[in-house]
Amino acid sequence: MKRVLITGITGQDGSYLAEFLLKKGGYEIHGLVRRVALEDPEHRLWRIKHLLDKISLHAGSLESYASVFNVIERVKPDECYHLAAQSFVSYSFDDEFSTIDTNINGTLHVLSAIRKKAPKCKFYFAASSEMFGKVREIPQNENTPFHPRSPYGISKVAGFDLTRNYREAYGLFSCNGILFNHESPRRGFEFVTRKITRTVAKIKLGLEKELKLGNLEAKRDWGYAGDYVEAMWLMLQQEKCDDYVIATNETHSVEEFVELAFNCVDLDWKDYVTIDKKFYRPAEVNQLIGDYSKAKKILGWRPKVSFKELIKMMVDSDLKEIRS
Ligand code: G4F
Repeated sequence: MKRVLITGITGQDGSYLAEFLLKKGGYEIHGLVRRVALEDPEHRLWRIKHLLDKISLHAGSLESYASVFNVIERVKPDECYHLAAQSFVSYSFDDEFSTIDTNINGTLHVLSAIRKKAPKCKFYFAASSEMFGKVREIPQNENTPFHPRSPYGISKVAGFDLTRNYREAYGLFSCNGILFNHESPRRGFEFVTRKITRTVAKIKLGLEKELKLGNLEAKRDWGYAGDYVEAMWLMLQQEKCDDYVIATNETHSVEEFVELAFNCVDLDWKDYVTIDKKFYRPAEVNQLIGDYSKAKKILGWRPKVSFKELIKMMVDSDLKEIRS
C-alpha cells in the first residue's frame, strides 16, 4: 500500500482526490486537518463525510512547522498533495497577511518536513492560473511569465518557486499543477460559480428575489474539479517531475455563466441580476485561458465535462439540495 498525505482534504479538490485514490486502490489515505474541523465535523467535514471510515485524519496547522513536521514524520507519505490554502482571491485583499502566511509558510513547512522526513515522497503543489494575472499572452502555457494581481496570486507564485527550488536544490520529486478555475457542486459558496448556481436555484424555488454580483465581464477558463484531480495524480506517476497547465482551453465571461445558469431553470437573468460595486476587486484578472497541450501530450490528460454540462450539473445539484 502506498501512503498518501493530502493537505486540504476537506475542500472541494481534496474530497474528489481522496475519492479518486480510493477508487484506484492501493492507497492508504491520510489528511491533515485543523483541530477545529475534527471538533465540528457536521460543518467542516461534510465533503468527506462518506469517506471518514476509509481515511485517517491528523490534526495540525500549516502555520506551525512543528505540527506539519510531526504529521509527516508519523505518516511518512509516498505521495503528498498540498492543496490547503486560503484560496479565495477576494479575501486575500482584505487580509493579505494571513493569506501570505498560510500559503507561503504553509508550503515551505510541508516541503521542508518532506525533505527531512520523507525525501523519496512525490510532492504536488496546487499552483494557480491566478499567477498569470495581467496576462502576457493568450492562451497561457507553462512558459508564460507571471504577473499576479492579488496577494493570493503572489502567494501562489512563491509556492510555485519554492516547489521548483526544492526540485532543483534537493532533488525532491516536486510538481506544480497550474490549475485554471475548476468548479463542482462541492464548490464553496463564496466563489462566483456556486454563488450563481445556488442563488439561481433559490430564485427558482421562490426563496430569493435577486442575485448581486460584481464584474460580469471577467473571463475565466472553467473546468470540472472531478476531472482535474486525475491530472494531479498523473503528474506524480511520471518518471520525471515537471510543471503542467491544467485547463479547458476555452474562456467564458461571468455574464455567460449567469445566462446559462438562468437558462437551466427557464428564467431570464436580466430580470434578477444587479451589480454591486462591493464585489469588485482592487485589481482584477480580466481574462484567463489555458493551453493544456503539454498535459495532453505527456500525461494523456484532457477535460471531459463541458462548460454547459458543468453549469447544469451545479444548478441541478443545488435545486436537489435545497428541495431536500
Ligand atoms: O469565483 P472567483 O472568486 O474565482 P477566482 O478569483 O477566479 O479564483 C479561483 O480560481 C483560481 C484559479 O484561477 C484559484 F486559484 C482560486 O483559488 C479560486 O479558486 O471569481 C471569478 C471571477 C472574478 O473575476 C470576479 O471578479 O468572478 C468575478 N465576480 C463577479 N462577481 C465575482 C463576483 N466573484 C465572486 N467571488 N463573487 C461575486 O459576486
